[in-house]
This record gives sequence, C-alpha cells and structure tokens, in this order.
Amino acid sequence: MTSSLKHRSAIATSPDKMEFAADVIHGLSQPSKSLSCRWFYDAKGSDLFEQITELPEYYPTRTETRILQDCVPAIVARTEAGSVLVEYGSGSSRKTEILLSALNKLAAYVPIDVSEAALEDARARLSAKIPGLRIFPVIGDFLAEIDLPASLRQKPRLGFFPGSTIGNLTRDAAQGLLRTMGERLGPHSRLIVGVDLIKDPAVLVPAYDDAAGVTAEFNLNVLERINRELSGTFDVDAFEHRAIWNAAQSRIEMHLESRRQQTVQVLDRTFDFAAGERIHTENSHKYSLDGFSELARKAGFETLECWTDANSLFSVHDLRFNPR
Ligand code: AVJ
Repeated sequence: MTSSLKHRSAIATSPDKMEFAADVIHGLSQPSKSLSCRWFYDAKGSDLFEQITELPEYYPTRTETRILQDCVPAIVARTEAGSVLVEYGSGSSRKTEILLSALNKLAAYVPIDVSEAALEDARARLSAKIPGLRIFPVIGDFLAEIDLPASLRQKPRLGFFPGSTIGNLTRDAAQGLLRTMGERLGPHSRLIVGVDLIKDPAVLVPAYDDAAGVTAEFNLNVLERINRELSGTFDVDAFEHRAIWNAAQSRIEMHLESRRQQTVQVLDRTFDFAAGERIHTENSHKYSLDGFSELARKAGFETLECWTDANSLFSVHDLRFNPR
C-alpha cells in the first residue's frame, strides 16, 4: 500500500505521465497485450525514429520527400494567397520546408504536435529560414482545436498530414480522424496527406526490420521508457523485436516477443509473460491509391489529385473537404 501510494504521488506531478501509466497498465492487462505506438517518442525514441528515416530499407521518408518536390507546383497552384498552413504531427517539420518555401503568400503556419520541444526547434529553424513567416504552434494531438488570432480565423486553410502517420490508425479510425480534421479545417479546405502503399512484403518487412537493428532498438525503447518512468522491471534483452505483414488487414505489425516465461512489474502491478507471448506495439496500415481515395470520400473528402513515385512505393493525396 505504502509503495503504491508513493508511486501514485510521484506520477501525479505530470498529467502526461498519468496517462502513460494508465495506458500501459491497461494495455498489459488485456488477454492480448498491447502498447500504444504514441509512447515510442520520448527523446531517445524520437532520435531513433530520425535514424530510421535514413536507413536504406526505410523507403517512406525519402520517397515522400521526392514526390513532394515534384508535386508542390500543383499544390501551390490550387492554394489561395493568404491561406493558413496547418501541419499535423509536425515533429521536426523538415518536409514542411518544401511546402513553405513554395507557398510564399501564406498568412501563417500552424504546426500541431504533442512535443513542445519539437515545436520549439521547428519554430527556431523555420523562422530563421523563412523570415516574416508567422508561426502559431499548437501543443496537442491531431484533434486539438485550432485557436487562431481573429485576423486569421477566416482565412482559407490547407492541412498537411505527411509521413503516412495516418497508417497507425485502423481504417475506421482513419476515416473518423479525416472527418474531424475536415470539420476543424472548415468547408472546402484542402488536406495534403502522405500515404504508404501496399507492396511486396519482401520490401515492406525489411523497412520495419532493418539489418542495422535500429527499428528493433526503437521498438524495445518503449520498455526502457516504462522502466525509467513507471518503475518497470522489464529485462529488455529478454524481448525480441518482430515485424509481421498482416495481409488480411494490409498492415505491418510490430510486436515485442518474450524470449522466455517471465514476470514483470510496472508501478504496483505484476504482469506474467509466457515464452513466445507478444506485446503488439504498432500497426502501420498500407493502402492502394483507390482504397485511400474511397476512405477519404467516406470521410467527406474529394480527391483532387494524387501522386506517386516511379516504383509506386508511396503516395501524396490532395483532398478537398465537401461536407454535406
Ligand atoms: C511514423 C508511423 C509513419 O509506420 O512507418 C517506422 C513509424 N515504425 N518504423 C511508420 C515507424 C517503425 C512510422 N510512422
């Protein structure tokens, strides 16, 4: 009792940590254990993800960057002067520079991210590179209200949701998120979305299980984070990274597989693992071009145009929200 109270008061200092604790305990208490992929991104996890984007096997980031460079004139041509660019999960905002430097008559740039540190970095870097750009960072998740100064409230909005982050959601949840984004952006707003495409599992699986082991480290890092922040006792070496193509759901799944029978403590709770038992840590859904357009349509968006690379690895969609 004493020790659990001590833990509770320790975590009560930060709402984020309380949410982390509740979510981890909930996920590990299920018959089929899981952890949300949002907890990957502590300082070390964010750094490992940056390393992933440069791996030879991880094609999405460099492919999306190339597609954006090619399609940005068409995106700019459809964008009214004085628009507000709203970016979801902006992270380090690197891809945004391609859009920002081409869209030279923007009223403002609104990056939305859960990480205050990432927003601060992006603000510093972008205001140095693009003098005169008005930046209004919003700390929050994708569903955060966009509260802008009165002078900007009536401006047309262009949403930007790159990186195939939408792939982390199930198809139903992705449809719901797109609709909410459309409602927040407003009628006839546009949304540029980066979407990873279905392809040979021989290409997909190594992208999530690279030879250098960076993705394995990224996946296992969530256990280290639980140990550090939630007084966990995970023996990280007793878990193995797994990346699996689930053909029925068109998604890559990441799991952490227990190498042996073991018992782990997190805060005041105990969790048993059988040898070979897995914790499901991430889904990364893949789409066909038509499959994604159909999902967008059900969410109230018309596809104005979509682009892909020569090898059909990745896609960028230019959508318009036409609510009924
Ligand atoms: C950031 C969600 C787009 O699914 O490809 C990369 C995360 N996980 N390697 C993805 C990730 C493992 C990435 N997203």
